[in-house]
Amino acid sequence: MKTRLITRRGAILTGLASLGGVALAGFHSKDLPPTYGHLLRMGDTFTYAAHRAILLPGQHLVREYGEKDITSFPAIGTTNPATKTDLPGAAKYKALRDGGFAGWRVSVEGSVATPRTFSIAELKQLPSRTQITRHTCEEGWTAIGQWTGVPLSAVLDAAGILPSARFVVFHTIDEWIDSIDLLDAMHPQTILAYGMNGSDLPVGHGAPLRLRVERQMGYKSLKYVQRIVVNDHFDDGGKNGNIQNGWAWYTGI
Ligand SMILES: Nc1nc2c(c(=O)[nH]1)N[C@H]1C(S)=C(S)[C@@H](COP(=O)(O)O)O[C@H]1N2
Ligand SMILES: [Mo]
Repeated sequence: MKTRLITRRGAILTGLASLGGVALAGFHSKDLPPTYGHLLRMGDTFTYAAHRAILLPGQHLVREYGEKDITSFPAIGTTNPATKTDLPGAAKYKALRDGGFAGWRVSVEGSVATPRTFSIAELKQLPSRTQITRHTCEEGWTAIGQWTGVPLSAVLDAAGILPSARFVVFHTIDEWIDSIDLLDAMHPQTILAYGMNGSDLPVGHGAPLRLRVERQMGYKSLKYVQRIVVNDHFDDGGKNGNIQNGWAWYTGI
């Protein structure tokens, strides 16, 4: 039994490695997310490389739906940072929420010409995009919602993103950290949403600002975005980062 398992695993690995070899031609290892020695994460690398090398020239948009397709939408994970007493930012979040988020700011830092902050009012002065998309959670449910916000590309442009930039890292009020590459960051459907289904973004869904990364699984769409750090190099966010907490970095759909 043991031998068979090893043999099968060996076969799978050989298969992955050779598939990977095809897709990875032309990629440098520094362009790829780390596998952290996880055998299963070789799959991430393959999916990532395949999407980027083979599918990207199309830069496809995900399907957008009509208003009649909007479904009920569960709130998952953190649904109110104000009541998470273990959170250092809980009291501050509550005060900002009680003030209608007028005093709230998101920062844009790192490889930008002008590091700066934006209020929701300032974000609303930038171009806006509204999209009705399907959210896919790793727990096995999907939901369709309408999101209104500013394309992340417009925010990065407003701060003057530098040519050396390659990744964008997001830090949230509930202390999640995750990143996306520039292709997803500049994608037209990647937005910082301040509205949902025609109203202000509710607290349960990430108020006042959440990310929508429509071409990846739902957990990449971070809620309660607080800091946006543009990086020249991959940064896993350390112990608070999603990768070290067991989430795959790239989950294209
Ligand atoms: N900051 C933060 N972002 C988050 C989460 C979270 O708990 N905290 N949960 C993730 C997961 S697993 C999913 S499916 C979606 C859920 O978004 P929703 O609550 O609007 O349905 O947010 C993602 N982003
Ligand atoms: Mo999720």
